[in-house]
Amino acid sequence: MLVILGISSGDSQDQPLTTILSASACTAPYVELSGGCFYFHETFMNWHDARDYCRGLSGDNISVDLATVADCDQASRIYQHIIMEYGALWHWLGGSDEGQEGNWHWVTGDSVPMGHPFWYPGHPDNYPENNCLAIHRTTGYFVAYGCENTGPFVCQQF
Ligand SMILES: [Ca+2]
Repeated sequence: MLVILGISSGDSQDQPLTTILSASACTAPYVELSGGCFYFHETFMNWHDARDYCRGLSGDNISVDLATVADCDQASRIYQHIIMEYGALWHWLGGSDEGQEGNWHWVTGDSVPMGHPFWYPGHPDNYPENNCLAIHRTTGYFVAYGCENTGPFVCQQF
């Protein structure tokens, strides 16, 4: 089902013509969760290799990167999907503080929200080598892990 929220037909300098939300807009292997299209990739890679892999899935009109999380509901849906499909395995998401210690950003450039209810208590921790963001295996909270660790990961279409 497609839901077209707004259509305008003004001059060429207008905002994008359509904003489309869809419950089934994601084509396999992407799954729709809270309006985003996510691809759960179960081959273990370190964070940078995982990011390269996701970006390699980009096409002419689709940009793919490691996944970001829009809000609590989406974080919860992503975690529930992992538990249901793959069991309690942590997964890389597209957040890091490699650019500046303690300054967490998504791959999109947006800031990662800090504290409760997103992060595991005590995370991100004070270990400067833990620069990459994963979703915790048994709680679904964000955790900061060393980027060289290998694990499954989540890509997203943008
Ligand atoms: Ca860090």
